Amino acid sequence: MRTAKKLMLTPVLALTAFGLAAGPAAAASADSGGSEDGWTYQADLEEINDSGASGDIMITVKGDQAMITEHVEGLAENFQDGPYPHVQHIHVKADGSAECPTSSADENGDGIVNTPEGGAAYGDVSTTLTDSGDTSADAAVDVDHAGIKGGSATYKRTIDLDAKTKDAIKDGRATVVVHGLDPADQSKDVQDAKSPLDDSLPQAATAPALCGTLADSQMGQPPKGGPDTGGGSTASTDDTVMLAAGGGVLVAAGAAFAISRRKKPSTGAH
Ligand SMILES: [Cu+2]
Repeated sequence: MRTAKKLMLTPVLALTAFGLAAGPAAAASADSGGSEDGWTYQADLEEINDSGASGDIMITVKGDQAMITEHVEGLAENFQDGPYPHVQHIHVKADGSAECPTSSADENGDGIVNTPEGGAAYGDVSTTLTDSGDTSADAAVDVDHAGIKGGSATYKRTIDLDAKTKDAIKDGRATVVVHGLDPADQSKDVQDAKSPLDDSLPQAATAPALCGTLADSQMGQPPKGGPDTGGGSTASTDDTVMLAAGGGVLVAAGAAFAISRRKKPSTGAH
């Protein structure tokens, strides 16, 4: 066993000594290891515009699906005699890291950061976390299907995730924003203003109330093995992980070794 391993490692290490593709190979190995089992991302949702609200969200991405569990509290409770419809989105930035805006983003000086003003920090709406139906950006101000209704709620939904949103989540360019302030808490100017997103809605209805940047919750932990992996492939994966821990250069060697282990039974070792 040990001899076979050494034989496999030697030529690969020889190649890496010439500086051939050790970096890309390491990146590819780490990425595919996680995406097969699903990656979990989470965000603490913190108040914007002195909303007084708080919350958290967990998103597990598996293939093209996202399992979402979110809890919020302290948001505006009522609006026009009904539970307040809080629209919420995954915003994505084209480049740079996801951020939540500070009060300095209030460009027009009306006392609140409205949704477009926050855009420099969190980017544009990419996915709408509705209660049912359409989850695209087209549903961004669909208050009838707002994901959160009332001041405190738990939101659970599994949705199809488009490639743009998925890539942004993995790259750290995605932010969850929950909208809707209590008009009673706002200045007269803000109370009277129309939403810059939809002039049939008041400004307060679409201004951000909670914001959190999505981050990989497994950061620094080894990837979890799937429950149904066969004995052979589990052993290979473990070897790869152990070698990877030894140093980036060895990841390529580990991958090559894993391939050789998988091939062994079919080549017939007798
Ligand atoms: Cu939004």
